[in-house]
Amino acid sequence: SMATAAPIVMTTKSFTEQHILSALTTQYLRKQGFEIEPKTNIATVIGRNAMINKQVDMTWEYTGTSLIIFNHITQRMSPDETWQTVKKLDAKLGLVWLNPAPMNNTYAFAMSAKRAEAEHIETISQMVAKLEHVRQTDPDNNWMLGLDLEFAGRSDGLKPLQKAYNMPLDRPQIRQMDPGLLYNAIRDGFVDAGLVYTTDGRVKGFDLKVLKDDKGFFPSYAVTPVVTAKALKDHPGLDAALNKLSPLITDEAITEMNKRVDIDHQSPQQVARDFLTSHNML
Ligand code: PBE
Repeated sequence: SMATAAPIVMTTKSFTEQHILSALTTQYLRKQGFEIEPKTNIATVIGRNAMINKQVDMTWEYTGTSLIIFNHITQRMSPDETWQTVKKLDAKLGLVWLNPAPMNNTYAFAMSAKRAEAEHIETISQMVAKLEHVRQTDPDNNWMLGLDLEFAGRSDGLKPLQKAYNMPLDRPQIRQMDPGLLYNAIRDGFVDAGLVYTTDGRVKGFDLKVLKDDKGFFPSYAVTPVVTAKALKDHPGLDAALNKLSPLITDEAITEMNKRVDIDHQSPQQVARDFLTSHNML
């Protein structure tokens, strides 16, 4: 009889896109005959350590996240070079980067479109100039920036961004919250501007204006299945299955799926099922 390998343990992070990727992977791999055990709501660094310690077999990580946070490379490079670089460096830890999805879920700052237009703000530099101006001329109305829970501590996050944009910012001007709450907070004016993920369906759905990263601060963030070399050996065909899934995750496809969950209130499981069915994969 055939020896059965332990189930594939997969972590994903705590925002809608990652819940959808978890559902897509779980449903598709089960259909392909793999046993998979998804674990959701795992913070970036916790998930990374679990991969390195081989407590976890696979995850969906963003290329720029590994480049800057895990591998400390801040040099600017093309999306393909970014993937090639993390693939090469992470291989030394027994982590295999499969084919990246043709998408870029980058961080951005956003404002309500109406307000951005009224205040003539189109770029992060213009936002920084504005908040500096307010800070100096009307300190009681200091701008409030909304951030998610990871950005302030990340090496592709707040501190280096402040340096790149010459943005002095005192602690009381920041409000940190669950990433899923930021879109409402920006739309409803609880914050003046906030951090968004560009493939989130609420950027368009809530009529938010994404400010241009005019200094080219952010790298490219293509989501990619990352699997331990051991799991690939234990589960023949796993790489081929994941490489069939990742090319379907375009900016357009994932933004639409994100929208269905966050605006139309469908479950990630339902959205994943519809997507896989439409591609004849279930
Ligand atoms: N993000 C946006 C990435 C980085 C850019 C939140 C999708 C992440 O590491 O989760």
